[in-house]
Amino acid sequence: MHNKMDHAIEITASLKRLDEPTTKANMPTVSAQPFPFDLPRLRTALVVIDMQRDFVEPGGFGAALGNNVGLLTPIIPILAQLMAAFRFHGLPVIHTREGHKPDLSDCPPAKRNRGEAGKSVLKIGDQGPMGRILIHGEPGHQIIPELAPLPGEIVIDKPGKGSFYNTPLQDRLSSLGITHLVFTGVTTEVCVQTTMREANDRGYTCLLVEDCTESYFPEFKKVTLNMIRAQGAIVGWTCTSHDLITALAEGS
Ligand code: TIU
Repeated sequence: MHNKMDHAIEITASLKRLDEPTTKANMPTVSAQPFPFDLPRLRTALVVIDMQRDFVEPGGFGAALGNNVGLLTPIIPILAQLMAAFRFHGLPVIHTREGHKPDLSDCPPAKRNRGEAGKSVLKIGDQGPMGRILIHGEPGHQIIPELAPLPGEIVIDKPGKGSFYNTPLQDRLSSLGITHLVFTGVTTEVCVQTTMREANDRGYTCLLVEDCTESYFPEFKKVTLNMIRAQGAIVGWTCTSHDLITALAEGS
């Protein structure tokens, strides 16, 4: 997916972007909560978290934990539209995947041995209908075809719930000159929220797209959105995909 030449091209392209000053014309304002969000288009990337078969399709990790994976699927076409808008405007789309090496050397027992007694059928590394659960290279580990990365887009493989822990994400964002992150994906209160908190502590300004993230627990999604934007955007802002796409079009 990524080699040294791609990385060199990416850095050259980002240096060109960094040459351009941020002006009112390339800083659209998104209608957001708890208050409007200024989006510097030359410094912003879309992060699509863990839209993998293992979370979205029956027989994967999400289902093995006892969840109804059908709850996540309504965001797929909306997220596809948002990704198309970012690509249309030439803004980076970054994908993440949760998963582990086949020998499980990056999966601590504290993670593998989780699951509700009586509900959890398969554990990480066990053989399921989409291959070994949450293991690199297995069918279940792949991003769903509807949201597949385009050639050259960054794909971050992460062993944890957060996207920064033990990954090259921060280096990749630095080389692109990114300061603002727009978050989408699953699940809202687990990998998305963990990543947003990691990003917030690292100094990124964060926006979560309400209709492009979902949880197996609707009430957890609702309270996560509230927690993030409480106290004057303590972790970040939230907005709808419609308001974000509108702002991107106005600022171009
Ligand atoms: N279980 C659950 O809600 N989520 C995860 O384990 N991973 C992600 O959120 N990607």
